[in-house]
Amino acid sequence: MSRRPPAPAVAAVLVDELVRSGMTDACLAPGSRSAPLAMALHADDRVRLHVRHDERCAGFLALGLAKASRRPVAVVCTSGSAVANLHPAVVEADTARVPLLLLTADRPPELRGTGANQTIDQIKIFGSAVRWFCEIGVPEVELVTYVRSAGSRAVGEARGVLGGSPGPVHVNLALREPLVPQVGQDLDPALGARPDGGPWTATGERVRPPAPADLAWLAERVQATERGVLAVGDTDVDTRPLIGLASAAGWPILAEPQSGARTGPNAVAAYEHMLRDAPFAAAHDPDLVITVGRLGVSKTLQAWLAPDVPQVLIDPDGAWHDPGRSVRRIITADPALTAAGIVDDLLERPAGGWMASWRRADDAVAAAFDEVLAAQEQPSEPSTARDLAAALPEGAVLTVASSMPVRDLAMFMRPRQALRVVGNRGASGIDGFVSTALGVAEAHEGPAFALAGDLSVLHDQNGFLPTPSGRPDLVIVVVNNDGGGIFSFLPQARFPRGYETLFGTPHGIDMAAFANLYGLRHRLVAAAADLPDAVLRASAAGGIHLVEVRTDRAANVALHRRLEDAAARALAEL
Ligand SMILES: Cc1ncc(C[n+]2csc(CCOP(=O)(O)OP(=O)(O)O)c2C)c(N)n1
Ligand SMILES: [Mg+2]
Repeated sequence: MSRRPPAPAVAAVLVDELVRSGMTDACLAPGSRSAPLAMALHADDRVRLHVRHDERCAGFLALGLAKASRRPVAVVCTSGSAVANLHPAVVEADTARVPLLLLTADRPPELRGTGANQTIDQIKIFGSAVRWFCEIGVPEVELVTYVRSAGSRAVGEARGVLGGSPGPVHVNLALREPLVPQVGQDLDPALGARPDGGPWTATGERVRPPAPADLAWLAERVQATERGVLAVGDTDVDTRPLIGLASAAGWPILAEPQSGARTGPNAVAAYEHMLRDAPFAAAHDPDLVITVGRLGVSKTLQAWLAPDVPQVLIDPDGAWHDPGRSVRRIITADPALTAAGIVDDLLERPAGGWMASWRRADDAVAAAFDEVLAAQEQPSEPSTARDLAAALPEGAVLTVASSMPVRDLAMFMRPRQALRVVGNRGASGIDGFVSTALGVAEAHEGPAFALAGDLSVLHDQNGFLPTPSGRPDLVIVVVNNDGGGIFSFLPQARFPRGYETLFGTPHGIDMAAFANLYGLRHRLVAAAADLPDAVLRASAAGGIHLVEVRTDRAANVALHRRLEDAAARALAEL
């Protein structure tokens, strides 16, 4: 009997099952052991395949795709250290609850622990960061039902519809040679599949309605609380009902830029500076704070939410996001359904002074910022964040990097409509940024932009490497302060000895030459007023653009201090 290699046949079945279960995109880094998966993905017209040279980039590309599309995305790599290179993206996907399907090729059991080439221990290599680990074993065609069941389960576990939260799932495949089909062998991806075209096991939708008792309790508290606040951090929930609730209750919304809640008249943008101002903070002591999503960008906000401030956290998975140990009640439910469930019964509150006082202060601080920033012709880090967020067209997406870009956006982005802001705030790494932004750009329907520091861009420069599977259009605004600007705000900045070597870490890279190397278009913006036009023109032209803004780290600290002083003066004059 001529032996038909089972690895290619089973790989085709697994890919078919993942597609039936809702996977549309897969990212791949080349390798030999993973050849059955690579060839199966490539042969399947229903899969959009994105190939990257570097596994770390492939992982973050998948992360960006999954974030923007809200669908599980597969990542495929070969055995050995290739697998370990997925770990940074897995960590982010875990902490930010992003569905990733990690399909790692491995050596079969007889080659493990023998010194066989490119063989490491891949069993549970991602530890507690994955929602589910499956050692699928050596493929056998007779086991297609098992493979289909595991495939549909992997998608269900990654989507968080089986009782857990969304996140990464690891399926390790022990692939035994031969890894490619016999010449002329027909693979049947539909082998053993459900005849209706559906998945082996359908896993339903992720609906987490609030318990009636929680709803009644919250409705009563919100109704009774004039001095309430809605704080929204990193989350992917539908924030419209939350905004509706804040509006009906007459509460300010303190929303991180990527929360989806920095919109409408109740959104307060300058809360960082308002809460840093001791008289303002003391006068605006809240009686109740509802928190949704993880708050991580503003230390000031976190410090303000002390244990003596009554706080309720609403989270679909009951995640214990409470670093300050201050939350008094966790409501495990979809925040959108919870808000929608109480808003209709809320009796309109007569317009009091609470919301008006926050609004007045926010407007005054914004005007003070504008005045300070208008005095400087060159672009600064604050003006770049403010102006970029304001200039982007409706329907655009903005991927923002950690470090100062997300903080400047948090401090200076005015509330606005129809801009989706995305950032890797799960683990707040500066790694994988280019790939994440490209993944977001690929999946987002609408123009794509990014805002990043120079080190975030350089850290993931392999993300720019062209491959035959192509690159999406993206305009990246790079704030180039020649190193890590955030450290200038931290206590180590008071120790000049070794500071540049240890923290500032200047590199002197010429961004135009860098762009040229990777086939990107480059433009240096020398006047703040030119930024909106430069960015919109670049977007209209298509391709990948680096729009560079050069700043100076020391001058940036001084400017931030002037802005803080201006905010304090504006608040004192109210
Ligand atoms: C993977 C990873 N390594 C290191 C850090 C620590 N870190 C935080 S900010 C930063 C510097 C970032 O520099 P850049 O992207 O240029 O932004 P800037 O601080 O200049 O605004 C570093 C190294 C991190 N967050 N993630
Ligand atoms: Mg920098």
